Amino acid sequence: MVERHKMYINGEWVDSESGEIFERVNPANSDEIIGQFQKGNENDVKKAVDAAENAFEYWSETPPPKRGEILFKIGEMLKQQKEDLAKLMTWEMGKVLVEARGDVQEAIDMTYYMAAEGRRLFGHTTTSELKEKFAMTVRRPLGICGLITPWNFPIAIPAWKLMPALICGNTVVFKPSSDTPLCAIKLVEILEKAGIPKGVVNLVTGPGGSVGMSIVKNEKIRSVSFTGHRDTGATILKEAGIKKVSLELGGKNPIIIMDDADLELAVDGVIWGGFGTTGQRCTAASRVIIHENVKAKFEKMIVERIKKLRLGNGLDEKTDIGPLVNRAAQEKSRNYVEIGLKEGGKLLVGGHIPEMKGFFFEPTLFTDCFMDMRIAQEEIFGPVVAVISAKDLNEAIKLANSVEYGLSTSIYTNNVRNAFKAIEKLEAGLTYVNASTIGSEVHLPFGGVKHTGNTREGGILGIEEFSEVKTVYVDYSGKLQRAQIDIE
Ligand code: UN1
Repeated sequence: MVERHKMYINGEWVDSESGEIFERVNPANSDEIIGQFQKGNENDVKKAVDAAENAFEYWSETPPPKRGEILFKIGEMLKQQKEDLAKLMTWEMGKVLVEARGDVQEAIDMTYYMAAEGRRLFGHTTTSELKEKFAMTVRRPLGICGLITPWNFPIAIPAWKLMPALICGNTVVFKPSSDTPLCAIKLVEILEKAGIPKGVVNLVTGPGGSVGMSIVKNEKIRSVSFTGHRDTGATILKEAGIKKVSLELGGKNPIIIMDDADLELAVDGVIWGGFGTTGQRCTAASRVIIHENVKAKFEKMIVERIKKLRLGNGLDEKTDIGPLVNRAAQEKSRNYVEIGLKEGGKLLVGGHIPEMKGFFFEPTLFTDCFMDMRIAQEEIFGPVVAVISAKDLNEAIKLANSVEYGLSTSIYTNNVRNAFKAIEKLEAGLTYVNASTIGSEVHLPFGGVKHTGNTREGGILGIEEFSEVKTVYVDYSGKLQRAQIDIE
C-alpha cells in the first residue's frame, strides 16, 4: 500500500485543487514508491497566500520571545525524532544515514539559534546631530515569505529559512522540492504539533513551473528565498517583480593543495568534499587544484582510497556512497564523464553506472584537466571531481577564481602566508583552511558571490534576510528642528 499524502494550508491537511498526484521513488531501489503527493497548482498557492495574509497580524504581534518558545519546542521535537527523520530522509533522497543525522542536527541547531533570537532581534541606538532628539532602528517582519527549497538538505535547508522567517514574525508559503516532499511534510507536522498557529506556515507540494512560479509572481508575497539551480535562480530574479529575492545557487568549489600540505589530510578532505552526499552539495569539492610537485603522489593516494569506497543503500551503515537523487542526476553524471573524455581529461577511476538497482554512480576522478574544460567549469552535482595542476599559489588562486561561481573554497597548506593569501584572494563566500569545502555551522553566514547568489543565510545574517529595518527618530525638543540645517 502506497500512502497518499496531503499538503498543509490554513492549518488543515488538504488535497490539491488539481485532483492530481505525483509519486516519488526510492533512489536506492527505483522499484519502490515512497509515497504519493499532491500536485499543487496556482489556486492552491492562492489559498496558501490568503491564509498567510490572514495569519500575519496575529503572528507578527505575538511577542518574539513567545514565538521563540514555540521554536524551542520544535527544536525539542526534532531532537526526539532525529533518528526517525534521518532514516526517512535516507529512504527518500538517498544520502547515507550518518549524513542524514547531520542534516537533522543542522535543523536542530538552526531552530535553537533562531528561538533564542526571540530575545534579541537587535536594532541599534545611536546619537543625533540635534539636541533633544533620539535615533534608533527596530526590526519588522517582511510579511509573507515564499520559501522554495531543494532536496539535497531536505530538513536542514527548510529550517535555515523557516526558523529565521518565523522568529522575525513573517508568515510563510513553503514549496519543497518534488524529490523530497515527505521530509517537508514531516517537518511541517512537527511545526503544527509544536503550536505554530494556523495559516502561519503553509505547505504546497508540486512542480516548480506552476507552484514555484505562482509563489514567485504573487504580488502579496514580499520575499522569495530560493536555494537551487542557477538557471532557476535567474528566472526567479526576472519574474519576481518588486520583492526581496534571496538566492543560494550553485558552486564549482575548489580545494587547493600546496606542496607543503599534509597530503593525508588533504586526501581526507577531497574524499569528504567531493564524494560526501554523492557530490550533491552546492558546497561539494568538484575541483582539486594541486601543486605540480605533489600531483603524482596525491593521485596515487586518492585513487587507492576511492577504490575502497562502498556504494549502496544509505541505510546500511557500511555504505560510504549512496545513490544520486534520481535518474536525471545519474544521466547527468554519465554525460559529464563523456564530455570530460571528449575534452581530453584523463579518467583515473570510476566513470560508470554500476549494475545496481537505483540511481548509483561510481565515484569518479579526472586528472590533467584544464580550466576551460566543461567538467572544470560547470556544476555536475554528482560524484565527479576534476584535478587541475598549478605551478604555484598565484596560479592556483587564478584557476580557483576562473569560474562563474563563488561559494566555497579550501586550501591545504602548512604555510601561514599561503593560507592568508588564499583568504585574501579567493572569490567566494567561504574559505576553509586545512578543512574541506563542506561543513558550515548555523551561527555563521553561509552563501556565495558571483553567480552563486546574492545573500547570506544563517546566524545574524539569517535575521537580516527575513526582516526589515525601520529607522526611528523621536524629537522631544518641542520645536521644529531641521536636520543638516539647524546644527549650530
Ligand atoms: C548545500 O550544499 O546545499 O556546509 C548546503 C555544508 C552544509 C550545507 C550545504 N552544512 O556543506
